[in-house]
Amino acid sequence: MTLPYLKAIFLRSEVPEETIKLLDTKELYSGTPNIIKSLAYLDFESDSLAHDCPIPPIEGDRSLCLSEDTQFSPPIHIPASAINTPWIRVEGDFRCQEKEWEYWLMAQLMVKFKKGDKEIQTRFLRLFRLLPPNSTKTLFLDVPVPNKQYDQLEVQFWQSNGKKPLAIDRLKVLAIE
Ligand SMILES: [Ca+2]
Repeated sequence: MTLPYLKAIFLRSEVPEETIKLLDTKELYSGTPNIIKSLAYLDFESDSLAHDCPIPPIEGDRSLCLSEDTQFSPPIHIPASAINTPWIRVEGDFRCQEKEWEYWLMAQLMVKFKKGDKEIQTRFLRLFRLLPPNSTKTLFLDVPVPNKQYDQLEVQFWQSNGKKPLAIDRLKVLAIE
């Protein structure tokens, strides 16, 4: 458990969904964000990894599909020059059938700021923490833009060796303040 999570749940009987994210990440955006611009939008309609997904598509004919056989999604890269806001929001629609209950096997959304191959700042969210079985849900992760020098933002999904399939669609990377 992270220190921000322990501080957030201290003397609370019910833990809000946003607070649950602090089990993985370190910061939460508070308030209603002002969306400055869309940095990326993917509907995965031409995704060749989607053809044998056991989960029906969320939108259109195809969704990105993580499974035991597909552990990593193709990474999305956004150059530092496109980013001029203090926060980034990565949002998508997610669907599972069975829920993965073991946290170390939960598929992750990873958001990395990198300089070359070096990770300057990495935040992640274990998506199954917030995803009920047999349902589709919109989930997002907000990350602060680091003060350190970086040259690109990388967004990628990792199945974390889990076996429960996960469909992903309408993926957005948003610059917010
Ligand atoms: Ca789609």
